[in-house]
Amino acid sequence: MPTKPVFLTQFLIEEMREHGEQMPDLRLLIEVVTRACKRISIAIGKGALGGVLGEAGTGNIQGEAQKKLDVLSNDILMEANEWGGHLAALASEEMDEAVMIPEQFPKGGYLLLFDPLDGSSNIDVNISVGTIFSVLRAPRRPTGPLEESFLQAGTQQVCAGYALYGPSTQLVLTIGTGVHVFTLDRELGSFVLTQRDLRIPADTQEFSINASNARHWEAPVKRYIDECLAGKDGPRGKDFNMRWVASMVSDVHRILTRGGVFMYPLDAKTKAQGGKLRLMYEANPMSMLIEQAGGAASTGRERILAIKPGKLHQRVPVIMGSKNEVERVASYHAGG
Ligand code: P6P
Repeated sequence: MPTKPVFLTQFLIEEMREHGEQMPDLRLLIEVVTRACKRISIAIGKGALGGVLGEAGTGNIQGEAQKKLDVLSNDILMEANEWGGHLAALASEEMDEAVMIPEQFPKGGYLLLFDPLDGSSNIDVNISVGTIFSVLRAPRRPTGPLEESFLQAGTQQVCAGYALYGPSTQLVLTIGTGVHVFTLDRELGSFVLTQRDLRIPADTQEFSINASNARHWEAPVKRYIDECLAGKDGPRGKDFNMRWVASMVSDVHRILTRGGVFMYPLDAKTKAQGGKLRLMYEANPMSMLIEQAGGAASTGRERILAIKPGKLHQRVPVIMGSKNEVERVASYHAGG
């Protein structure tokens, strides 16, 4: 007898009830964001037939040329979230500044941050991309610049997740009670629970880094990678595999699913800007998911979730995944 499917709404109601706190506005926020992700999945799935590939002819604050789908995904998420009354404000990788919910709509108690289409350089070559999102509580009465309301450490997140637009579209989500995976049933148009409580193995034999940057790496990172490359005859005593999709959502999803370590470390090329990946809407949500699944997430020198942000689009070095591997890299940074 096939088991009865558990859809996202039922999961959220039961998970919040089990953990003693119904948060209807948070549930509404998650449902609205995931509905937007379904729309993004449909647009991506059309590919060249949808007229949405290629450059938008515009740039963003990151200094990156925007793809048409970057802009479309951002617009979809903005429109979906403005009327519900669950948010006070939103911030996006694709927008220079955070924005308040428009005057004509009610305000809620949450802040939403997102990278609407992570890894979008892969879009035109038909490789998986994703949407990353993070939820914070809005300060009671935001005083001063709106941006300051967002500058909370990653430990303050109440929810983090991503949608992965791959062979199937999956939603990976945490509200602080473990990491759970939903797969989009395209006929029903609903996310169905397909895995509860993902756990990352503490050890691994797979690392993920852009090896073309090797000449720029700091010594501790070079030592770690060289030891992996030395294989079973080297100090690690085992062979390692390497994967690099150049889409953080895809690489981190593989690591959440089968272990591994993802590295975009500080190096001579990224030192001036503090790293490549963004803290508020890439590193923090991914770090919450990784820690909730029993892994670790560090800059190499400190726990990512403990960082007190100084700027909305701040960048950080990222080393995350299997706990023992992340701790090994951190020990090399500490001179171990
Ligand atoms: P590189 C995509 O642009 C991204 O922000 C992450 O998704 C990805 O892990 C990384 O940058 C890829 O960087 O230098 O390999 O292109």
